[in-house]
Amino acid sequence: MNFETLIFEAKNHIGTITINRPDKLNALNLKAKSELASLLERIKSDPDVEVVIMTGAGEKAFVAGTDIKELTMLNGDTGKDFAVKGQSVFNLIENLGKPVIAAVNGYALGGGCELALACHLRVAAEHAKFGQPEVNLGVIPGYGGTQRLARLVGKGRALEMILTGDQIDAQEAFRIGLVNKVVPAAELRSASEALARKILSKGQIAIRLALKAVNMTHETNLTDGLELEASLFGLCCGSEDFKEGTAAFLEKRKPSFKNK
Ligand code: CO8
Repeated sequence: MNFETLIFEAKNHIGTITINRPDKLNALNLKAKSELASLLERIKSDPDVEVVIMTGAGEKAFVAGTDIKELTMLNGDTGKDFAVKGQSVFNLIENLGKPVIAAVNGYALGGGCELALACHLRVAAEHAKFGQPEVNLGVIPGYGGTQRLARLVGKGRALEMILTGDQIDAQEAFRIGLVNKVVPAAELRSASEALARKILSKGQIAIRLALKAVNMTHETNLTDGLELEASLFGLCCGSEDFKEGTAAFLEKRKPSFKNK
């Protein structure tokens, strides 16, 4: 699969997606969103890719937002559809069924911050900057930012970012729980891959069912969520990985998961 706006590499069960428009700070244009959707559909059914890393080309930006040039073409009749289509791409990430780690290598603004939010885990380079500057353009976040940011960092902090449009640095993003880890820029790739490898070393059935259960946290009430958790726990108990994981612990050895 050849892309105009993305680079995709897969190695040792880790797929790396790089948004590749560095001259525009990797701003997401329509082409990038459509290519991303096709690639994610392919990854979803590719058994060779178990964990995905999402990053941006160059050292300056992860993604500096949706492409503002394309935004200018929107009006009161077309804006909603534009947002819905963008949201559907980001939903593909959240519901990929495989962990997606954002390796945030610089500006993550507007749609770029929302892209990182749609990923399951976020590792940031020290120079990364996060922000939802949409109000500066007279709009609100439209790719899930009003929902996912508030769910991740709480309503008060999300509103502060969304209402002021201010950027925060990586340490502040870590402090408020927006990112999982901050590392020197030179170590971003290796730290993200180390996290991916750690996840890969576990039984992938349990990883996928854990993702599914935690993804439902904000979709359901506690009673239904616990019911779902119990059902998925039961599924895990029927797997060979469960037998192997528990046996390995009792035999004081490392488990060798077959993902079955
Ligand atoms: N869209 C299009 N082009 C961009 C974008 C962008 N979001 N960001 C940067 N670029 C382009 C610049 O225009 C410039 O292009 P050129 O060289 O052709 O002039 C190039 O990238 C380099 O950028 P700068 O020269 O501006 O670089 P600086 O280092 O001076 O500044 C900044 C870096 C601070 C990141 C600056 O580029 C900036 O402020 N960018 C815009 C950030 C922003 O506002 N992002 C949010 C956009 S809105 C959004 O993402 C969500 C909209 C709502 C969702 C839609 C649902 C309807």
